[in-house]
Amino acid sequence: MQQLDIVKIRKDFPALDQKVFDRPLVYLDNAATSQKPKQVIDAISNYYSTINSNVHRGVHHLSQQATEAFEHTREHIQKYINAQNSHEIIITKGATDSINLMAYSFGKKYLQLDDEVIISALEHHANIVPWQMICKELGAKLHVIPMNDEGELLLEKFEKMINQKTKIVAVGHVSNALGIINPVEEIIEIAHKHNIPVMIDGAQGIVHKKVDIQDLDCDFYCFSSHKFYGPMGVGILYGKEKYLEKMPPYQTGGEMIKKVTFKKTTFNDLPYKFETGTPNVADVIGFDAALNYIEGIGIENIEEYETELLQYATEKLKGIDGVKIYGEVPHKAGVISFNLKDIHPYDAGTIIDRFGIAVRTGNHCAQPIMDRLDIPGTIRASFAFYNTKDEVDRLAEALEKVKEMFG
Ligand code: 7TS
Repeated sequence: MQQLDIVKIRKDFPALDQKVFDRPLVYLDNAATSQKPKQVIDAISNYYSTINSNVHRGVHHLSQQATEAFEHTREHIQKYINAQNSHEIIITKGATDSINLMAYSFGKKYLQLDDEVIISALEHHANIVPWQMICKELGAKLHVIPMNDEGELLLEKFEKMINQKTKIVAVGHVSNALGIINPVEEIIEIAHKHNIPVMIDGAQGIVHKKVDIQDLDCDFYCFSSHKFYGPMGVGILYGKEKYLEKMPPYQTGGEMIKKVTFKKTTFNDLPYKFETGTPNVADVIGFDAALNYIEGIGIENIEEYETELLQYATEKLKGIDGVKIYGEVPHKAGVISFNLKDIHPYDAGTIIDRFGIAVRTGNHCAQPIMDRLDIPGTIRASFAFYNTKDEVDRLAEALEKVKEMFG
């Protein structure tokens, strides 16, 4: 593994180089969104300064160039995750959009009255509510793999939940609220033994770990560009062709059609069947630059560095009297979720902010986890490869100050 030159890396991220309340910013809210390297910002700016035009429809030079760059990104994503075909890569607005596409399109094709969908106790609302809605609409049932007090999913219970009526399993790769890496390999193996497809919500997974779709053998995998050092407003849904081919369009209009008359419409081929209207071309191209950047550093190097940083932060925070960490299990990535004595996380977060430190407080769009742990929320520090041990020390100092202020 290669040692990362963090000083050099940080220079690529302009937003990190600023003061907040007169102190150098410590950005520890990477699970909400990561900062962007200047290579990504430049790619967006270059697009608008040079080849801005609509894609897939112009014969003119600019449109062809924009289309080429747009489609190049799709192929780049395909290679990055080692998918078999580029038409299995659907470009969406974000992970939430990808999961809505899944719930509605997969749901309309494969779910009927009394069928069952399985999610887990550790999901973000984005992987709960769309399934809840489609189940309600179709009279299907939503079941939840339970977790133990540490936040580990109970796989023996999972296998017993599966039956003839189970049509899909949709689980998160890494919990955004606790940082726990779910045993997705085992979940996929168990589901496939029963011929049930699996969707992985990889919004917090792909950012910390190498994802090889063919190794993982999941049937669907989704994520957002903006958590992966790319621009906002772009997401990915990977799906196996055998399912995507059979799934109906999610939204309709231009781009996704082959032939339209007032009587009837036939739909375009994959992946365009799922991509309606003008896409977010500039940001898709920006995401290509993000992938280049990540490949330049190496996701394996990122994983190793972040694991070490997370261990350092965990030890540091555990050394502070009154800190309670949630979800402290061996397999974790990127996130420490904790509370400080009985101080409300929101109050603590407001003070931590005054020290120039950005952490997230609250339920992290995962209310069922907070209910299960019987807490109002947590303080969440989430890490990226540009964070440092010094920044962890700054957080620890701020926590001591919060304690002092609350007596
Ligand atoms: N799935 C997971 C696991 C997530 O963490 C998030 C966003 C989403 C889906 C939705 O992604 P989006 O890009 O469509 O919004 N998580 C968070 C978070 O932890 N704090 O802010 C957003």
